[in-house]
Amino acid sequence: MRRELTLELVRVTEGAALAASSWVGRGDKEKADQAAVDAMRRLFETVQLEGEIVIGEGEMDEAPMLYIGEKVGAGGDGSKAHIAVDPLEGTNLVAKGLPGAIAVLAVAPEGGILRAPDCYMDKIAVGPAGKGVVSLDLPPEENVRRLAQALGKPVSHVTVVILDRPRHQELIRRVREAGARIRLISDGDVAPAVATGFEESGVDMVLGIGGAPEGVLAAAALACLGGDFQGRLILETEEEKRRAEAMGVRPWNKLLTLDDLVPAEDVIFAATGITGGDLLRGVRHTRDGVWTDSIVLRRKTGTVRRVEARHQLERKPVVSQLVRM
Ligand code: VTB
Repeated sequence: MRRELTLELVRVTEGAALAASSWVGRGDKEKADQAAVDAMRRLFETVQLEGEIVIGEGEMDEAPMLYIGEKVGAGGDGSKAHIAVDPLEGTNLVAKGLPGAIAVLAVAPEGGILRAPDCYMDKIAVGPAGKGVVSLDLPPEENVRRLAQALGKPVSHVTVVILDRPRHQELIRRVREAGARIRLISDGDVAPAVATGFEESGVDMVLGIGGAPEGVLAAAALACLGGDFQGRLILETEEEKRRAEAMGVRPWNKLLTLDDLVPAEDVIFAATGITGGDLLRGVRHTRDGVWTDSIVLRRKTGTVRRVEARHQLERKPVVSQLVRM
């Protein structure tokens, strides 16, 4: 993939974040999501690639835009790409004005991103120190102990992020008993998973059950950052299990490694903060303009870019149309 794509793609997550930011704290998660989806869809028209959405807003019949199978991009250089998007990861966070909402996408050559079904996934995410050290197949106590050792710090300094849900009661109890700290979050497990790839973020590991499509996005980021991510689909009915196997997860309950989730050696990942969090600052409106904070990662070279941008919306006709002032 062309390396210039990194800069083109960060404009797409910036646009989605700017559009969603108009809805921060307004108590309307649907409108916030719609604004981010519209903006992302529109901005993809400015990117020179022939893309197909493989992880998006849902199946064609349930999502009008950025649905699975939708073709996006301005075409141009003939490079066909598969794309995973979450224009607004953390819709509740935006509606309530809480930290940690991001706009996020990953792009890889065709076949480079697993088409994960829209179901739950049991997940483990760690930064580079934890690669080859932790496993979804190990008990959480053991993962915490091993990670502490790899990071060269006591277990009591290890911070694990877990979604605050009744289904995690037992997991929370066991991680606490092991001596680690837990940061409970109400929503949005992608940003903390990506944050494990930055040791100074203070997030060491993410554990627990969240969305499978979002798991693939987190895996794409950790592939670029040299960290690790493993997942296992959680499916109930025989029909769901058959579908997952038809999509390429065979057997449906196998441990999905980072390379199963993101087989591509060339992956570009971009994310922009909507509300400020451990990973990224949120969108800020100042007298000088509107500020965004983004990261763009590339697996092939391992380059990590932080992009702080100041936008003069009155001079940006495409974006300003999408942003509710
Ligand atoms: C959400 C969301 C997460 O998983 O909680 C969801 O906040 C699934 O959990 O970021 P619930 O159905 O219990 O809300 C994510 O979307 C992504 O993994």
